[in-house]
Amino acid sequence: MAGEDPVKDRLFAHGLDRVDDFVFDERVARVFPDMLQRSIPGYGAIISMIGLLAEKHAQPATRLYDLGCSLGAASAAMRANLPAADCRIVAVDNSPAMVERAGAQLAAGEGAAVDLVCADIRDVAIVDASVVVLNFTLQFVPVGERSALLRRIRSGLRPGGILILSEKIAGSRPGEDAELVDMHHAFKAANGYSALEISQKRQALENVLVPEPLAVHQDRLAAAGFDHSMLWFQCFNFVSLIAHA
Ligand code: GEK
Repeated sequence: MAGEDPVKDRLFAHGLDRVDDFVFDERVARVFPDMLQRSIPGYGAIISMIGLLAEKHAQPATRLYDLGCSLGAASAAMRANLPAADCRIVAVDNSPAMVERAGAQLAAGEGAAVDLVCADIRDVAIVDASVVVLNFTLQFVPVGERSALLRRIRSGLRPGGILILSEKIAGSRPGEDAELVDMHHAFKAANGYSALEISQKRQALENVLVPEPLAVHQDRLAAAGFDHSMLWFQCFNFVSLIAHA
C-alpha cells in the first residue's frame, strides 16, 4: 500500500514440496515491485518510456488503457506525463489483490482520472483509445485468444493511436532460446535470486506464461490490422513494441 516499504520477494526462497502454477494473489501483490524490478531487465526504463510515449501519443478527450495493470505503474507514469487532463485512463486487472493495492497507490497521485477495473481484459470494451498498454500481460493470455484481443484493441484505437506491447519472448533460432534464458537467469542471479528461487519460479510459470518468438508477435499485429510495428526496446528475452493503428 502507499507508504509501505518495498517488501523483498522471497516467495520461492525455500524448497517447496510441490511447485504450484503461479497466481497473482495477495502474497505476490505484496512483493510485486521488488519482484518486477529484480526479474525484468529494464522494467523501470520501460515504465518511464511508457510515460513519454503517452505524452506524445495521447489525443485530447480519449482514453488510455493499461491492460493487466498490476499495481498501476504504467498508469501512474502515463498520468504524470499527460498533457491533456480531459483524457481518462482505464486500468484493468483480474487479480483482486493487485487492483486493491493499485487503488491505494493511484489514490496518492494527481492528474487525469483513472478508472480502475477488476476484470478480465478479454471482456473489457476498448473504445475511443489513443494509447493502449499491454506491458507484460499478453504473455498470460491463452495463445489461441491473443489474436482476437489484438483485433479488438485495434478496432478500439482512433486513427493515429498506438499499442505498446511488452513481452517476454522465446528465441527464434535453435540455441537462441537457451542463450536468452541463460542471460536472463544471470540477470536474476546478479539481483540476488538463488539458483533454487530461479528454478522454482521458472517451474511455477511454465504453464502460465507462454512466450512466443518476436516474429510471431509482429505477424499477429499485422494480421490484427496494425499499420506497422517497431521494436523500441530489447534486453535479452524482454522486448517492447510500438504498434501503430
Ligand atoms: C506493469 N503491466 O507493472 N485479464 C486481466 N488481467 C490479467 C489477465 C487477464 N486475462 N491475465 C493476466 N493478468 C504491469 C505488469 S504483470 C507481468 C503486468 C508479470 C494480469 C495479472 O493479474 C498481472 O497483474 C498482470 O496481468 C501481469 O506494468 O507478472 O510478468
